[in-house]
Amino acid sequence: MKEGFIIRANAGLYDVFNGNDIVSTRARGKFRIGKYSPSVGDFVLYDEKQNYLMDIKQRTNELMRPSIVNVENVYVIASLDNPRIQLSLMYRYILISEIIHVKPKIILTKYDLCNDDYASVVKEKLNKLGYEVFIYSSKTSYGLEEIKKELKDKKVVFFGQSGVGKSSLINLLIPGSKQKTNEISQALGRGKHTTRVVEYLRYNEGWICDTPGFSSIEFDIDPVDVASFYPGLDKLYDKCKYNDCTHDHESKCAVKDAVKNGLLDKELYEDYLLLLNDIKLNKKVF
Ligand SMILES: Nc1nc2c(ncn2[C@@H]2O[C@H](COP(=O)(O)OP(=O)(O)O)[C@@H](O)[C@H]2O)c(=O)[nH]1
Ligand SMILES: [Mg+2]
Ligand SMILES: [Zn+2]
Repeated sequence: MKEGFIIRANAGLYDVFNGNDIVSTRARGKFRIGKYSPSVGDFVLYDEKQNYLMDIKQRTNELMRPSIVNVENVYVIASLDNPRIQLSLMYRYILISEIIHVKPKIILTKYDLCNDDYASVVKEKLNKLGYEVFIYSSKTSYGLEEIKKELKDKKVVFFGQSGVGKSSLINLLIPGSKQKTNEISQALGRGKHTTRVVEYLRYNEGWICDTPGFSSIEFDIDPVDVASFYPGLDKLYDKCKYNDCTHDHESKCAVKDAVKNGLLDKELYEDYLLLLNDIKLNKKVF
């Protein structure tokens, strides 16, 4: 038996990287191990003669749609302009990452389209919440070297709205990969989703997995998870009187106190309440 992880899943075939080669494996019938059916990111055992999947190892985390498991590093990508970063959306992507217990890092693209002051205001805001921020432009290559160094030996997943430059970045990092990029519809200020296949691509000693953006996806998130993992609120959560506090109607709430005392960004809190409300009403949140 050989071991590896699934880098791509397509029509019942699973490409497994075993440390040296990529092997196309198959699942026999409706292959399942307990509740798992094979997914990108799974660590698996396969038999070397027929390349059948034999076992799936315990997962550390799972994203459902798109389906990726054992996520190790998340980079949330947003553009400084065209489309201009929406912090409320950024917080939602950070939240999804925190819920699966991965502290994300942030890449701000299209630096060539914005002024320095704006870029540093956004960076400061996100740094203050505890997230590392990289600023870059695919047009001028500003910041590219730093990103190359950062990503060269990790297994990473990109999150982010379409049109922010994820595919363009992958094309710069992996010249042969020929990811489709899309022109942004100026009228709508947002791009179409062109990324369809979820797969890990080789980059140096590491791997990069693009995701198609979550914009049409309904998320099954528990309001208490939002209350405890939302960026900026996570550190205050323990200090609320009630251990299932949603920082909304409850009394003796550390989050509401922090907003009142100017220690927590009011806009962030308002974005949080909007999300919480959407989730309680079970609405689409991306
Ligand atoms: N000005 C500028 N445009 C960029 C930059 N990065 C990507 N773009 C453009 O943004 C559009 C969307 O890029 P794409 O890589 O397809 O975004 P994705 O949907 O996130 O994969 C394309 O027209 C790119 O040429 C950048 O750093 N600066
Ligand atoms: Mg793309
Ligand atoms: Zn609270």
